[in-house]
Amino acid sequence: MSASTVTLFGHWICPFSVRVEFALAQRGIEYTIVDVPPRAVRPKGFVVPEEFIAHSPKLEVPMVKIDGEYLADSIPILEWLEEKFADSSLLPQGDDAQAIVRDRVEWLNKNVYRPMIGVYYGTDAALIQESSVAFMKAMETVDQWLQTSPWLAGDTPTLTEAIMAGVYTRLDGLRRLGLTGELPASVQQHIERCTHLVGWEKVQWSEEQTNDFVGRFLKYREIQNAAKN
Ligand SMILES: N[C@@H](CCC(=O)N[C@@H](CS)C(=O)NCC(=O)O)C(=O)O
Repeated sequence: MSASTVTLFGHWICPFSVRVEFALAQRGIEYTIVDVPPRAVRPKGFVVPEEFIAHSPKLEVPMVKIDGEYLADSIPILEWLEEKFADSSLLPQGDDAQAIVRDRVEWLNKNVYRPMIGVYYGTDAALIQESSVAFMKAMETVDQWLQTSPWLAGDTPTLTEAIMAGVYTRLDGLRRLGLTGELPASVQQHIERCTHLVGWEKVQWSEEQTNDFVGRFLKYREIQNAAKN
């Protein structure tokens, strides 16, 4: 348990916030959440905290405050948590093993998140399908990693699982928004394994949240497509 005070400025629908909340919960770091909905889902009249405006340079969630210091941007935040809290790391021992985790974090950030976002922000069927194919292609690499270990980068959960938590929470929603193709069995088993982690409990979506996510993006599509015609 930490003596530090940790505050996460984030929102459940943001996959980057999910990464950070998963890491905090998985590591047993106590934290409080200040809910800051991203602009696209911000209720009318929502007052954005001054603190957030002052310290999140791009006005993006997630932002974390630790004992009066602030940092925004999920991957640097995950690293900062590693620096600040020596116990319960999500990095393995040894420089080489840590380098693999960091490489895979970056790889997932690029090769899984880009097509994932392409699926839910997609407004035309061909582009959604293209994103879907790219997403499943990335899963082939993930499948290879999982052939040699139960977790994405070794024998224990690491920062790579935090990155994928942001994907796994919305997988049912992605299906409903046009993600096609079958996940490799190893990935399905990895998802199942992740759902037993303590961090998962804090970030998993209810059916209502999935419906909210899907509904918002269907509406977004409708508006964008109406504007095109
Ligand atoms: N690179 C950032 C991306 C964060 C990001 O894109 N956050 C979105 C929400 S998911 C956001 O806050 N956008 C500003 C807004 O929509 O108000 C990270 O990894 O933390």
